[in-house]
Amino acid sequence: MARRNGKAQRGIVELYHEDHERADWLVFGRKAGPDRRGFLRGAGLASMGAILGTTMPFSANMPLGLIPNALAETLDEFEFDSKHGDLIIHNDRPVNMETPAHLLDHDVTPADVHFIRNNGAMPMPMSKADWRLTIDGEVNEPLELSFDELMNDFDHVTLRLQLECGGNGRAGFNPLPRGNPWMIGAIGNSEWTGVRVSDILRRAGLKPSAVYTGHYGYDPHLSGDPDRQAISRGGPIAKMMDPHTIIALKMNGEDLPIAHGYPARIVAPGWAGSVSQKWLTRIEVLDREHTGPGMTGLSYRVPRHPVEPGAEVAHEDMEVMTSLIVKSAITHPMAGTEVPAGRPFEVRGQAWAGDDWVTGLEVSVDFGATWQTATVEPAPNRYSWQRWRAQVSLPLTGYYEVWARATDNRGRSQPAVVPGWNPRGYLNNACHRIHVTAV
Ligand SMILES: Nc1nc2c(c(=O)[nH]1)N[C@H]1C(S)=C(S)[C@@H](COP(=O)(O)O)O[C@H]1N2
Ligand SMILES: [Mo]
Repeated sequence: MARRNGKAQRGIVELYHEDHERADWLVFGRKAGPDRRGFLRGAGLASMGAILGTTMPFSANMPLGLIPNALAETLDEFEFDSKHGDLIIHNDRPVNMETPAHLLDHDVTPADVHFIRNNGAMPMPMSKADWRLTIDGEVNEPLELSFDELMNDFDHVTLRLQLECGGNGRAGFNPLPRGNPWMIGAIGNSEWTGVRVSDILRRAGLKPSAVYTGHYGYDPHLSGDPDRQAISRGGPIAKMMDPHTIIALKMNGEDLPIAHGYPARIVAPGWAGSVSQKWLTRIEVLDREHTGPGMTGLSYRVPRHPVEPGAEVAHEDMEVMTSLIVKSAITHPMAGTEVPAGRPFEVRGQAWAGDDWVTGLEVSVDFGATWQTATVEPAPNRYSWQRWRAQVSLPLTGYYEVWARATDNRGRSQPAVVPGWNPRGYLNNACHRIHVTAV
C-alpha cells in the first residue's frame, strides 16, 4: 500500500503486483488456488459479474493473478484522506476500511478515522434540499420529512455513540467465515447529533400492530440494478424507541461525510452496525420482523445453539443478532512498541458492552496467569465507550503481550480465546492482545 502524507491508497493494479493471491482474494472474494473455481461459481463470481455487468463464461480459464481488463481500466485508485493516520483497507469496491487499534485512542472518533463498511456502491451525494425521509407502514399518519423539518421541528440530542460492525473480530474465527476479516477496529465512537427515532415514530403514531422497522437508503446495489437494495435491515420497536437511537444529521458537529451516510443516517448504538442505515430515505414500520437484504439466511444471524466450527447451520436454526457484547481495545501503546524494562508505563484503551456498560477491566502481561485492575471511567452518556487506563511494568527485557479483559454490569467478561464460532463470524469478543518489547 502506498502511503503519502497520511493518505492511504491502494489501486487494484498495485494490489496485484504486490500479492496476487491476496488480490484474488479481494477481487474474487476467496483465496486463490485449486478451489478458486468453486468460489467463482458462487458468491465471488456473482459479485464479479455484478461489477462487470455480466457473467464470465470462461472464468474457469482465467489465469491466477490476471486482472480482468475491465476492472483494470475502471477501478480507480481508491484514496482516503486522513490527517490522523492510515486506515486498514479490506476492500475498495465496496469500500471497507478498518481503524487500526492505536487510532481508537481518541475518546471521540474523528470522522476521518472512523471505520467504513459499505455493502453497495458509494452513492453520489443527494442534496439536503432534495432529500426526504418517508415514515410509513404500521403508522396512523405516514410522514414525509425534509432535512429542514428534521433540523427545525424536532428536539436534537448530541451523544457519543458506539457504532460497531457485527463482524468486528471476524478475523479471529477459524475457519474464517466469509466477509471482511475485521480485526478489532470495526468500531467507532463519534459524537452524533440528531433527532430521536422515537420522536419521529411518535409523531407518525404507531399502530398497535407495529413490531419492527425496515430501513432503506439510497446507496446503489453493486449490480447497478435500481430495484435492488445494497442492504436493508431494521430493529424491534423497543430498540427503535430507545432514546439513544437517533437519526443523525451531524457527526462531530459537521455534516455527515458521504462515506458515513450524508445527509442523514440512523445510529442504533450497541447493535450490529447494519441496523444503522446510512443514506437513509425511509423507515417502514412493520407488523413482523423485516425481511430485507441482510435480515434473512445467515446474514446478521447467529445459531440458537452452539455449533461446531465450520458447521453448516440450517437457516431456521439461526436468529437475528440483538445487542453486541462486552469488548475492549488496547489503544496505547501501539502494538510493536518498545518500552523500557522495569519502568511503569501507561496502557490504555476503550471498552464497551452493547446495550450494557463496562464496570471493570483488567490487564495481563503474562498471558493471562495474573491480572491487574485498570481504572475505568464512567461513560459521558449511555452507549458511549469508556476509557480505561493501567500502569504496567515489565520485569525483564524481552517479548510480552498485553491482554485486556473487560467485564460488564451483568458480570460477563471477555474470553481469552475466541468464543462460539458461527457461520458469518459475528460476536467475537476475545481479549484484544498487543505485543510490546521491553528493552
Ligand atoms: N445504506 C447503507 N447503510 C449501511 C450500510 C450500507 O452498506 N448501506 N452498511 C451497514 C453496516 S454493515 C455497518 S457496520 C455500518 C457502518 O457504518 P460506517 O460506515 O459509518 O462505519 O453501516 C451500516 N449502514
Ligand atoms: Mo457491519
